[in-house]
Amino acid sequence: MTDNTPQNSLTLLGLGDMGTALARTWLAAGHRPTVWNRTAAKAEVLAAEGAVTAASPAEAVAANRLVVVCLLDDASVGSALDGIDLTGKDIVNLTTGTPAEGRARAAWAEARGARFVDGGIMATPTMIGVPEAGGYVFYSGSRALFDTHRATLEVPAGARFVGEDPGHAALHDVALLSAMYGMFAGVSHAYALTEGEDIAPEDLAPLLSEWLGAMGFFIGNAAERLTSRDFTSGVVSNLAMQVAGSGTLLRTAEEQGVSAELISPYLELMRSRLTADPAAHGGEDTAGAITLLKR
Ligand code: FVH
Repeated sequence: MTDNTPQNSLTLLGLGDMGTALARTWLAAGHRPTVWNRTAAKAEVLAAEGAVTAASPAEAVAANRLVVVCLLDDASVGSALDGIDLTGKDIVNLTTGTPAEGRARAAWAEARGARFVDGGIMATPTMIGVPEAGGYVFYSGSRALFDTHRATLEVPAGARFVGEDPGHAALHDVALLSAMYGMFAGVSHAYALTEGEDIAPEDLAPLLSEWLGAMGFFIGNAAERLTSRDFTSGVVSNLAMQVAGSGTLLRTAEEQGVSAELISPYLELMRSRLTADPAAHGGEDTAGAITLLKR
């Protein structure tokens, strides 16, 4: 049964892969979203499933107080909402962007009389509406907006509010994605090293998963060291040893005919930390190298 009380009604701009997945979970939960998409055919598919279609972004925005935006990038958000009356609207922007774009978009919306929350989706479209998949969305910006619409926002995926700075949802999103790409880089290098040898990727896969899981302790350990600025107490694998060992990694890449481009930046960062002051940093945990990154 549809529930289109003002509390549960919403507009959704953008019906790409992610927007369509969002719309379907709201429909399945009994909402009747008003949807708009630049390419109208995608909206018509959802109309057949129960959504209300709008002929323009202005018509869609006018239909409801809560307006969820899930477009390609910040520029497409600007072009879709350009010139539309946003007075009294609650805008939740799930379009991926930078922290600065989130802050600028919040100021832009507030100057037009709207409340604004930015979001960073930590899920693929197939994880939307599947709570056991573990996907969720970071939100930041207007706490009042978030509290008003929390129940609706939690329909597609879990909601994690990370503060009133509208740039912080994007910052959390990008921090986690950046860590993910670091892991992808290391795993890619490992597969390249073993390719062509009598080591099947399927045999290496569980070993990689197990090892990366065991090494996950670095995350919490580095957090504690960054907070305390103590990079030397209780170190079990010191920087001098790790830099010496990194030569083995580079020579092995050479022997296997594999480019070291994915791992050498991190090895070089450790080396820079050590060579700046071997006596001071040789006994440190590698977390000390993080301090070199901030420009
Ligand atoms: N899909 C994913 O795995 C990731 C998961 C994490 C979050 N991202 C972000 O979500 C935003 C939308 O992603 P998407 O997967 O829906 O992307 P597309 O399928 O490529 O759909 C893009 C939609 O944006 C519309 N669009 C593009 N340019 C404009 C424009 N200038 N004016 C108005 N609309 C525009 C596009 O319309 P159309 O091509 O169908 O006409 C789609 O509705 C995104 O920020 C991800 O980074 C997804």
